[in-house]
Amino acid sequence: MSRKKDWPGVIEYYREFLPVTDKTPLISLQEGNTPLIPAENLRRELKLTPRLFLKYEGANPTGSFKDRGMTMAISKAVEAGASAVICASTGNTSASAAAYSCRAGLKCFVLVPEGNIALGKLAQALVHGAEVIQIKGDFDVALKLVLEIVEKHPVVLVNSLNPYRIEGQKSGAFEVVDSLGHAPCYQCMPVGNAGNITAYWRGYKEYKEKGRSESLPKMLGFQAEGSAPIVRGEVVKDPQTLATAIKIGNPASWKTAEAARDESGGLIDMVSDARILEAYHHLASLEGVFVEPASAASLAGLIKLQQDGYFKGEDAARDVVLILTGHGLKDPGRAIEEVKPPDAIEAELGAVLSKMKLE
Ligand code: AN7
Repeated sequence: MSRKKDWPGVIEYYREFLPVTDKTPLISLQEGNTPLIPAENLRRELKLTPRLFLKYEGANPTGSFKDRGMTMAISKAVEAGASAVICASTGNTSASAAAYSCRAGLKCFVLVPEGNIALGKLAQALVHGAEVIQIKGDFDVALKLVLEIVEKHPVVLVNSLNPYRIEGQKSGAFEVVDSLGHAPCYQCMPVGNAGNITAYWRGYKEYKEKGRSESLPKMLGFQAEGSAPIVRGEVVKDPQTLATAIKIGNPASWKTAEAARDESGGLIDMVSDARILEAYHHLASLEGVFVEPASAASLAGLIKLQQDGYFKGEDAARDVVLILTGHGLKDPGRAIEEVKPPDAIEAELGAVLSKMKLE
């Protein structure tokens, strides 16, 4: 059994796999070591054949998987003598960058698409003291602007185009193998800017090369239907989805996502917003796991593939790991819209018992 109490964070724990030296200052919030939760209720209720595990990345310090990459990117920025960092973000990257930057004493600039960032994420970036710049444009425009800025100014890019982000994020794959004792047969995950699928695939390959696992999973990535450039094979000009985290029309790591798909024998498919919401409710009500909508794309995709008869033969009963990338509290607006909060009643025993249908 791992003992959370002693967990040092992903850089220290996986040091031999990461580009750090004794001189690298470690900026960590003890990220990683997230739970791998068996999901028997989902399996039974939805008649899913594979054995299901939920990698709950919402349990990271800022509530998303971004912390794995951010501990690396910020540590290396400090090592290089940086004084400021910048990212474009649909929300989670900015929340994570803001938290790690304030810990490191770095100035943090974030460009976010106005009206398309979940409230929890915006609150995090602001509370951690980042300079939040809302632009009247989408994520793809924000990233383009950021890339122009870092070319001419002494500000370090901490989007996943920063190679240290991918290095840190591959620790998610290491943990899945360490928890299961082997690589899963399949891994389902949402795909937005495509850094995470790139990172997981690299992680699984490196672990196998180093003899820590004997096999590789098939990588199954899912985009939202209205925001599915990789599936459609072309940039999406005006991406649409309620899963704002993956509302991205021109992913930065497009090519490496395709490589992960093809080398692993997996696929990248798309799921509708309706299916995403359905999966969001299943995770919350059947397993007690609250995720943000983008993360529910993992389960929505699995359900779709199961219905399409994708899982065949012996593989149909093997392990599937769903990467649940962000916490449900990130997007309280969506949650409240989904479940109508109750009206207040009189503060009186009879009224409460009546409400409970216990009179
Ligand atoms: C919850 O924060 O792009 O395919 O700027 O927040 O690696 O981009 C977030 C992406 C999935 C997609 N799930 O991961 C950002 C940002 C959640 C996310 C993704 C994101 P990538």
